[in-house]
Amino acid sequence: MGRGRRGVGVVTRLNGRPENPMNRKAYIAMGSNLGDRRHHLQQAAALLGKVQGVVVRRVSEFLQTEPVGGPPGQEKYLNAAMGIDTALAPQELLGALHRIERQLGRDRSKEQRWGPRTCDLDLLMMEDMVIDTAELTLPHPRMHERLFVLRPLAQIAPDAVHPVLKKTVAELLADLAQRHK
Ligand code: A4P
Ligand code: MG
Repeated sequence: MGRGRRGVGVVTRLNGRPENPMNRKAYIAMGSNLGDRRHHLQQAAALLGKVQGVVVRRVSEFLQTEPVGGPPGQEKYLNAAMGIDTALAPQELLGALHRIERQLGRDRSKEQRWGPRTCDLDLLMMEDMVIDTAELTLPHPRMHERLFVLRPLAQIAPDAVHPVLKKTVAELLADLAQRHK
């Protein structure tokens, strides 16, 4: 073990290995199909970067996509993905994402399922965590079925491994693209 790794800002895992508090990697999907879509995604990334315990490392291109599901006649989406380093627990991060959605004008009480929204922020994966509670499912249960999620995610994290399906993001995208041919 290198010298200095137990210095300030380093906590110790149960197995005794030192852990940098910011060393959890997480991936987030962003989508908007209401109002100024580009501004909503830019703001979402900027606001998340201001959350204590979050560093935004990568943001994909903003890709225009056809709406999947939901009511007919919806506008097209802009979708993107972000890669972050974080010290937050997954539930804390989800809370921060919900706060940002509200700041960007999202009001779930007025929405239909998969209907138009100013900003949807989904937590896709966090390290190799697998969680299934009423508030949070990790990895996101539909991420591997969504081209609008996998295409931008593959730009920033092609080698990230889905901890349940045991495939990389690039492999999931290739499988799904094949099925959509
Ligand atoms: N929740 C549980 N797990 C998670 C997680 N990993 N990340 C809970 C985020 N939220 C999670 O979320 C509903 C509830 O899921 C929350 O209370 C949260 O605690 P929501 O954001 O209100 O609902 P949603 O986004 O409509 O549902 P979901 O499940 O995220 O839907 P999808 O599958 O993401 O579909 N078409 C295009 N082209 N682009 C899109 O971005 N998005 C959807 C939403 C449909 N069609 C789309 C797009
Ligand atoms: Mg969502």
